[in-house]
Amino acid sequence: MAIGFSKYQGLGNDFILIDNRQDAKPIINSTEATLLCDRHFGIGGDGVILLLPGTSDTDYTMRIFNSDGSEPEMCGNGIRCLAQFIADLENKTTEKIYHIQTLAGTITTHLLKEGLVTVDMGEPQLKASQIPTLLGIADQPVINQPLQVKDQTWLVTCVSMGNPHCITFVENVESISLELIGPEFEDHPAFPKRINTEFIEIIAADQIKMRVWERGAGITLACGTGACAAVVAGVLSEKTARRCKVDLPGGSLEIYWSELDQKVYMSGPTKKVFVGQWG
Ligand code: ZDP
Repeated sequence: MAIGFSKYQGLGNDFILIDNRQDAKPIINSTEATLLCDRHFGIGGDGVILLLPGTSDTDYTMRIFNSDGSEPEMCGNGIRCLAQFIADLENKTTEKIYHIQTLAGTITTHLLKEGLVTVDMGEPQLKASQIPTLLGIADQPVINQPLQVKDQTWLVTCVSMGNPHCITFVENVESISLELIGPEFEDHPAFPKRINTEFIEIIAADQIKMRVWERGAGITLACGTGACAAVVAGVLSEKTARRCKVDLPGGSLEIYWSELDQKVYMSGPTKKVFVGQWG
C-alpha cells in the first residue's frame, strides 16, 4: 500500500510526516520508520512523525520514531514541523495554537506566521531519577558532575525536556570528535534510557554555540529539546541568561526559560521541503 508523506525540516533537522488522523494506531511500525529514514534505501530523514487524533483535552497526538526505530518521548524541532504540517492540512496560515499530546505530556505550539513556530516545551525535569541517570543523588539535580567517558572526565549537567539530555560546556565545540565520543555518551551505563548529548561553547550570556549527538539518530544539524536543555543547564551553572540564542550547525533557535512559570519557550523556523508517496 502506498503511503503519502510530507518532508519538513527545522534547521536542517529533517522529518518524514505522515497524516495518521484516520487511525488511532500508528500506520507505520519502528522497522518501517528505519527504512523510511534511510538516506539511500528510503526517503531520508532524522525521524518519522505521525499525526494521530487528539485526546479529550488535546487537538492531536504526535508519535515519533528516531532513525534507528526507537521512540523518543519528545522532539522540539519535530513538533514545530508538525505544527506547520497541521496548518498546511487545515489550510491555516497564521496565529494558530495547537495542543498536542506527546509521550512527554501536552505540548502547546503557536504558529506565529508561516514557517515560524513558538513552542511551550513545559517545565524541565531536573532530578537525577527523572532524567534518568545514575549520576549524583536520585532526588537531586545533576549539575557539573564528573562523568568518566573512556579515558576522559567530563563535567556534565543533566536535564530532561521529556527526553533525556547530558550537557557539557567546552572551550571550543569544533574541537570535539562527535562521531567518536557521541556513541560513548549515548550508551554510557550512567544513562539507563540512553542519552542525547550536547556540547556547548559560551559566546556570551545570551548566545551559545551547540553541537549534538542524538540518541537514536547520531549527529544532526539541530535538536530543539537539546537547545532548551542547554539553556536550562547554562542558567543552572550560571553561564547563560534565561533568554538565549542557540546557534546550531543548521541555524539558530531562540530559547527562553521563563522565571514566571518555569516553562521553556522555543522559537524557530520550519519549512515544507516536498511531498510524495512511499511504496
Ligand atoms: O530523545 C531522542 O531520542 C531524540 N533523538 C529525539 C529527537 C529530538 C529532536 N532532534 C529535537 O529537536 O528535539 C527532534
